[in-house]
Amino acid sequence: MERHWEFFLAPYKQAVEELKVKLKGMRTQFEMQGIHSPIEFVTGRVKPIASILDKAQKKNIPLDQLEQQMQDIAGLRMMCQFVDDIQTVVELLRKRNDFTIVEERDYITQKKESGYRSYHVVIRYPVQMIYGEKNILVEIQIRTLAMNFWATIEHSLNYKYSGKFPEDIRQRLQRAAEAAYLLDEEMSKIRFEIQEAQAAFSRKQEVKENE
Ligand code: 0O2
Repeated sequence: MERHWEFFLAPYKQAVEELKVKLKGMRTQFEMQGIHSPIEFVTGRVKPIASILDKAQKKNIPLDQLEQQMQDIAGLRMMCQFVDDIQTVVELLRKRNDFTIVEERDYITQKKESGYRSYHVVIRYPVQMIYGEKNILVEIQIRTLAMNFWATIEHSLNYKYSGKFPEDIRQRLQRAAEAAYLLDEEMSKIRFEIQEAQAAFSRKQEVKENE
């Protein structure tokens, strides 16, 4: 990797690693108390250089403005079991004092034309570098497992077709997005039963481990 990119991306890498630990820590705290965690799992990545250059070109972002204008060079994803968990997670993020929220985008009540659903929170995160503090933008995407399944599949197809889907595939993806939405709705309706079963299962595991 070119030295210039290595230096530019260093605080982003640092931020992703730190935030993965912090956000996963939230899940651990729920587990410790034996209550349903609104967070199922957390992933994070730094955008590959080729994707940064691609997006900069598409959105007309000058390369010396990346820091200010590209919000998802550092990206975290928080997956939830239920749609209602998403708001719980957003509220937990709003209460934190290790970063500030600069923007929220609700693609759940207002899904994208593609069928994409997720809740995006953009934060300003201070990274401690050896030459001082650096504030960078980080995008946190919060979504259900069903929303994540759809987005992952659509993203790989998008790559294959460079965003220009044949009509039948576009329609199928729209239908799949609706099916994912229905799945979330159905799961929400039996949420209580699911959680009871999960709690009983983890109690059983605990007993086994202590035997
Ligand atoms: P990658 O590979 O995930 O990093 P824009 O690019 O204009 O749509 P903007 O203003 O940068 O969006 O921010 P926005 O809308 O919050 O979304 C950016 C990211 O959200 C995308 O990053 C995706 O991760 C995700 N996303 C948004 N729309 C879609 C969609 O229709 N399908 C899927 N699968 N993901 C979506 P990148 O840079 O596109 O890609």
